[in-house]
Amino acid sequence: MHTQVGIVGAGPAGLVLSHLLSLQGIESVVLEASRRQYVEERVRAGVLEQGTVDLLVETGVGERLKRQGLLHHGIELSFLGRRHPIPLTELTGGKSITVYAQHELLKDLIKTRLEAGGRILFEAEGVSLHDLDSTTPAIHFRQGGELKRLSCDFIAGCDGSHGVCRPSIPEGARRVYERVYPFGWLGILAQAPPLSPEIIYTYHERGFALFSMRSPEITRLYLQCAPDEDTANWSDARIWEELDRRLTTSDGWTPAQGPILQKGVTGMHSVVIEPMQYGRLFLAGDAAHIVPPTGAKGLNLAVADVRVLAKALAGYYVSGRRHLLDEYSATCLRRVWKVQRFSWWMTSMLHRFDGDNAFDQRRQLAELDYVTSSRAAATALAENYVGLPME
Ligand code: RFL
Ligand code: PHB
Repeated sequence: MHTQVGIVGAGPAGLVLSHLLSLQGIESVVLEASRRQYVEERVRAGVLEQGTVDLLVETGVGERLKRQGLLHHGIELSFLGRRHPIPLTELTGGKSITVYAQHELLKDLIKTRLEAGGRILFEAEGVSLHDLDSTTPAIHFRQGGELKRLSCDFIAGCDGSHGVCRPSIPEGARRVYERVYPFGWLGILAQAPPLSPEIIYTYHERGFALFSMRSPEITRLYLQCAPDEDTANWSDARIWEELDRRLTTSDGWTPAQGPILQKGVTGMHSVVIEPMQYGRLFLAGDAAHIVPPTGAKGLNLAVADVRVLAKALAGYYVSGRRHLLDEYSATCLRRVWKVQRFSWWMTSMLHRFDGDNAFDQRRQLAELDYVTSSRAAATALAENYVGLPME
């Protein structure tokens, strides 16, 4: 088997890349370790930047997103029992964000690719990369017990933070920048109407809490917890009690409760791999970097990477120019580090850190007070949250 671009991973990065390449007449094969159903049901991100939505709509995969996505013109920051609006649209000259579940977007992308004759091979096991520094790299894998070889012009490593592509770059040819946070998020989906129209980020002495939503019937909520928290220790009653304590504001607002449909714990860390390319391998999305979810940036950053990569590959195939490919990592990393900074800042401002003293807590509250009372500070948050412009 041969293809122009071999893509490892059918997450947002791999599928958006395959879609963008096909629009340029560039052929790709996507190799995905999991079953299609797993990919289409795994609950993860929810917030799409304006630029992500625009790209999906302009390229013909935004029809359901436009219909079912929830358009938001602001978010709220809550502390000391009061909620404070950050009017995103007003502060950014008209930009907004859309809440639409990542797995719903993946369903749309998979359907679009398959209908266009695209090849996505699910349950591709034992993927390994070969001859990355030659002009004929290859991917070996097993499918249905059979060993297969896909030779490619280029390989896109879109297989997330636990994939095989990142470690395929020889250790001496990559540098890893990392920060681990001493906490995680316990996330739930609840069958309950979201009683606030906006996403609410809450700083509380018992720890951070986040109120979000998926539809007029489904609320998505998160609690700061230990990084290795066992969900078995969290009965539904305990989760609601803790959410109530952290989210209830002095005007009496509290989230509606309902049956909990799903529970999961995510550790929080920041990672960047430099450079994001080696020979004919290009890393994109979580394979190249991880951000803590407090800025709602991971999926959006994955999409930003593959926009750059699709353009660079089109430059190569259409006009035979290599320079955009050569500059891929440097171009992406400028955005990556700004997004890392923003995600770290949101995380540091909103979470309780073990070992923090009363000074640190007063400083966090002063920061929240500043961000919610200074138009300049609120604008800085807003322009990052809706998404920095693409270069
Ligand atoms: P993904 O989504 O992890 O996809 C990688 C795919 O590769 C497959 N794979 C392999 N395939 C073949 N061979 C192998 N050896 C393979 N190893 C792995 C995997 O099965 C998978 O299908 O990476 P990608 O495409 O880079 O996308 C990144 C995003 O998924 C991630 O950054 C976001 O979910 C992060 N995130 C958020 N991002 C946002 O932009 N907005 C948000 O609101 C937001 N909220 C979140 C989040 C992530 C969260 N968790 C659970 C980590 C909220 C949470 C709780
Ligand atoms: C979500 O709705 O899942 C969500 C919202 C905001 C975040 C992270 C996740 O920062």
